[in-house]
Amino acid sequence: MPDRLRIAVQKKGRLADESFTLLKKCGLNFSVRGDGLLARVKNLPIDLLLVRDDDIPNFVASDASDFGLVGENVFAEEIMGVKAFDIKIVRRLGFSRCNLCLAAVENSAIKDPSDLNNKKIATSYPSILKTYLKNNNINATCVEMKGAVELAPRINIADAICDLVSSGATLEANGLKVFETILESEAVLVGSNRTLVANKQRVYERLLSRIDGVISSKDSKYIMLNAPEDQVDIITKLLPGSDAPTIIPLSADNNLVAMQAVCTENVFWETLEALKDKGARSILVLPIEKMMN
Ligand code: PRT
Ligand code: ZN
Repeated sequence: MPDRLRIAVQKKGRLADESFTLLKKCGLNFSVRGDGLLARVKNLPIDLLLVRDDDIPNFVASDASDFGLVGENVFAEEIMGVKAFDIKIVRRLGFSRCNLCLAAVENSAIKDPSDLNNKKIATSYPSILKTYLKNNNINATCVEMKGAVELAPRINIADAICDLVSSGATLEANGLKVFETILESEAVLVGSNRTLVANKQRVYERLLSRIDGVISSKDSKYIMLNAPEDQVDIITKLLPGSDAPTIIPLSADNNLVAMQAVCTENVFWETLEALKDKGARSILVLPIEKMMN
């Protein structure tokens, strides 16, 4: 269907659930069932291509898909490995965060990237690793592994590893310690430089504006409070990431005003305590479900 926008999404795995959640928050109505490769969005001309994450950059580059949701680590590996690959990051999505790190056995002689000269490093990310080594003038050998990279030092396949880390529990369980972060990764929306036909472009623009709305409302909160009129300026400065709040005089008491504001950063208990300290009362913090600027 050439007029339906195609988005490649990981079918199963660490990216899948949050990718589906993001698209559902954007109002896309679809269900993912069984072994199907395609999920049809019922209320918009969009098809989801359900695939393995490693295939997503290639599908976008080769026009099998218009866009894709993928880890920046996989995107970077493809971009650094293939020349003239027509694919770019359109948006950072803020989920599936992890770091691509260099690690070695705790108490080993390798404590710093410069200690890697003439050593072997096991990784599933050979292109990113080789680029890093070249840029840092390190002369090491890259040992490519498809998985279980953390076992490489123990079985003497390599002296160090270059692997993804999120909580760090896997490295710790294998007696390994991070000494350098090569790449900070999160899920990204990727697309190409190809021109879309007009109706696909319209659907894409609607989707992108909804994605922006979901991203900006994620950490945003609506805050409501009452405050003494002479404290308004001080209280405004305390509201995290908010522009000018709405101020409404309270007729019941001339010295009090009601203040309402959208805070685009997290509102912590410490913020509420500081607001209370400056005379704010009846403070309410509400989640924002949708936002469009
Ligand atoms: O089947 P398919 O090919 O689609 O999936 P996959 O098995 O190749 O990938 P998957 O689902 O494991 O990961 C998809 C994406 O999630 C990755 O490309 C990253 O962008 C992101 N991500 C986020 C992670 C992690 N966190 C992560 N922790 N990918 C892998 N890991 C590994 C890590 O390497 C370690 O071995 O999980 C293990 C546990 O991590 P710790 O540090 O929490 O112990
Ligand atoms: Zn994969």
